[in-house]
Amino acid sequence: MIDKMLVMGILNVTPDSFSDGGLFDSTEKAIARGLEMMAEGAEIIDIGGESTRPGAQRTSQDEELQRTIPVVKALAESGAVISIDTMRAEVARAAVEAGATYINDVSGGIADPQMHATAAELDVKYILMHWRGHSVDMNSQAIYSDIVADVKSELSVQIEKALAAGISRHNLFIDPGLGFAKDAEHNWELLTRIDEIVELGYPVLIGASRKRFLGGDTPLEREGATLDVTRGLIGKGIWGVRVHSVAPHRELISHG
Ligand code: PMM
Repeated sequence: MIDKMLVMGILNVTPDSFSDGGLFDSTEKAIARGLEMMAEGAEIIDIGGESTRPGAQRTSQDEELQRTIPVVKALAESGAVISIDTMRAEVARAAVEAGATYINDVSGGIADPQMHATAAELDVKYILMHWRGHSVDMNSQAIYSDIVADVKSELSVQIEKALAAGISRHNLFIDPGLGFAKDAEHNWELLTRIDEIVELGYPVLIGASRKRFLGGDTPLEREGATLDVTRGLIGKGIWGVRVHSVAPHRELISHG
């Protein structure tokens, strides 16, 4: 049983990110924010260059590389543990060459057929999230007979593919993908029955931070609800939480 969740700090290097409003869209600002999150106690910094908010259009691979790689390199050189939030095998490869040690693939290997083989070859940690389709139309795919059972079985299919491609069991992490092709009720049900996802036997990451299902009109208004979700996950065997506000989460997890 994992009783101390780690904190993964979110660093979206996207001008259209719903949660930071493009505040950290320049390389320098992103690096500064990454250093700040390290100082606040984030165990991992998750760097992403493509927005995945519902309805978002895709970012080109070149743009994604330009946004993320300089930030990955600078923060890795500063000693941070870096995760690259990408669905593209070539971006993952470039990020690992620049110092990333985790690949956070929100598509779980579905978006890029080369991803599992690339992660296996690079021999880095691979976070496999539940996903049904790209952001532009994912809301129409939020149809389940039993959300938890369905997510579990779809995750299992991707886990088997990842293992078959050569990803080591000890490098595999899973995530139910809150907000991805799921409505509010689905997300809450997943959180309530999270033990069933933990039962799959892989470390579980949860990304609820400031998502719409938490209510409130603006991302900042969802901060209190984000902390409530994290509080509710303590003691449930969760490996980590992916959050925007590192310091309050670090404090909550360490001292309650
Ligand atoms: N959510 C977002 C992006 N990447 N990665 C993982 N593993 N889990 C998530 O829930 C997740 C993710 C979208 O949220 P953001 O725009 O706030 O980064």
